[in-house]
Amino acid sequence: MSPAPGSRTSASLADLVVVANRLPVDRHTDDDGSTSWRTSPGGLVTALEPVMRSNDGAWVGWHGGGDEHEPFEHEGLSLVPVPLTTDEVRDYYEGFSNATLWPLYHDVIAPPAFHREWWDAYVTVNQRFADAAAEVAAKDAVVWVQDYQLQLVPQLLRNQRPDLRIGFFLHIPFPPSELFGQLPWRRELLEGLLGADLVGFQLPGAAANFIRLVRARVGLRTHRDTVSLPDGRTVLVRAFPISIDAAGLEEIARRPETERRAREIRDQLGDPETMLLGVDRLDYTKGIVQRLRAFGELVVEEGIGVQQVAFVQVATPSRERVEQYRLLRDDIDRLVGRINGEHGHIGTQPITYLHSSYPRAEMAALFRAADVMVVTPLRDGMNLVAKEYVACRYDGGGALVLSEFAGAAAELKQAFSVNPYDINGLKATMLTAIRSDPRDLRRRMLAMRRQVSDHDIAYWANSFLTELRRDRRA
Ligand code: ADQ
Repeated sequence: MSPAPGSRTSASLADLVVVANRLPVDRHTDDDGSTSWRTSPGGLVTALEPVMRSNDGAWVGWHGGGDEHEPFEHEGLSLVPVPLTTDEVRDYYEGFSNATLWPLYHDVIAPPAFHREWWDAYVTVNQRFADAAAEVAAKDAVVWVQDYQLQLVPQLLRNQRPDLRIGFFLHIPFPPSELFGQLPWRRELLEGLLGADLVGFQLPGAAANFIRLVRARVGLRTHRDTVSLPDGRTVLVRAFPISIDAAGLEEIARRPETERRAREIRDQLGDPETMLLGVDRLDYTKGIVQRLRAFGELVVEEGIGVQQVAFVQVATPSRERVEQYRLLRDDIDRLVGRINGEHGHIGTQPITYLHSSYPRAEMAALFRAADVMVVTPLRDGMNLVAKEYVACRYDGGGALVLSEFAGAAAELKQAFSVNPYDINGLKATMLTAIRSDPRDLRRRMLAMRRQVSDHDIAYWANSFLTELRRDRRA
């Protein structure tokens, strides 16, 4: 640990600081009223845990409450809670993050709402995150800011701590200037991001959108993937496609109990010839309606009976206080009800629709059980589900139907590619996947498996951090 600015003792300062909207833990209140913390499993914490441990790392994020909470250790991770009031959750998180930026950055699939009080809350909360990071970072530390909720943090942090190396990674798409230009605070957001030394996106196209916008809207000089600032500093802008803990998930998939559970799932579905699977957060970007509508039409037109084909759709409700999400949930409920009502029999239904959140072992069993994985987002930064399916298919079996609008499509080239807006194309591709020759499926799956195992989550974190730490002054 290094000696230290700020009010903390040097022993609590970190050489690597991750700043994300949420801490990787949830608070639980037990029956006796006492509270405890449980790690919430997530890709980011899996990716960053090893680097955090070897770098005296600290994680700054919201702990889920409005109360001030001292930094604490949990399972060896150093956590720094940032409080949010109820109004801030409404305006900064549900409002500006999820009802302005999320739809705007995802092709305006839903109309973004612009409200000045949401923006004000976004500025206030970003400042609070920047203050917390500035306080916990050791001299010359590396700070890695995550995602669209915190785009102002890089510059706000640099204002206080020019000694830091600051990286930013955006997990969602970054839109072209025609869409980004709608944002009343477009210049402020670009300037916020330019506080970083390295700005990372999922895809090269997103990085190119950012570079073009910086030139057009901030008037800075750019050369290829580099932005030059008037003070001589440069900002590097690159793609770092995120991935999964492929080996860890495969290990779970290979367990005998996972195989047993996969067989049991198929039995419970009535032992269909083909099982199709969709797994998504319940979000309008994921193309769930399009996918189920296409499947519903297939059942009618191709005369596929429930004995032959079963569709399992897992859709975990999310952001339920945002109106668009409530409307979507109603739409899907109605669609599933109609398809099942018209084509189901007693005891068997074409679509099994589940809202639960499952442990990783159950997810692995579902992936093992499914012959066709249907991933059809209308726009998605990456889509980890597609990679998780591939990681579980160590047998070389299974077919992946993948939207061309998911970031993952750039890497998983052997998937059955679809345009999810084209319902006839979606039907035809699902049918092709269902009827494919197992040898063709195997060839495709093995190629995709190589890609995912060579470019796993550790590769992603290491490439980003290596680039961030590189001395570019020479
Ligand atoms: P998300 O939009 O949340 O992530 P995704 O990449 O698919 O989308 O990740 C979802 C994760 O949640 C997967 O690991 C999946 O297995 C898990 N999950 C989904 N439903 C579940 C359930 N019912 N039970 C348990 N686990 C479930 C955002 C961007 C993506 C980007 C990621 C990472 O929108 O484009 O890939 O961040 O950068």
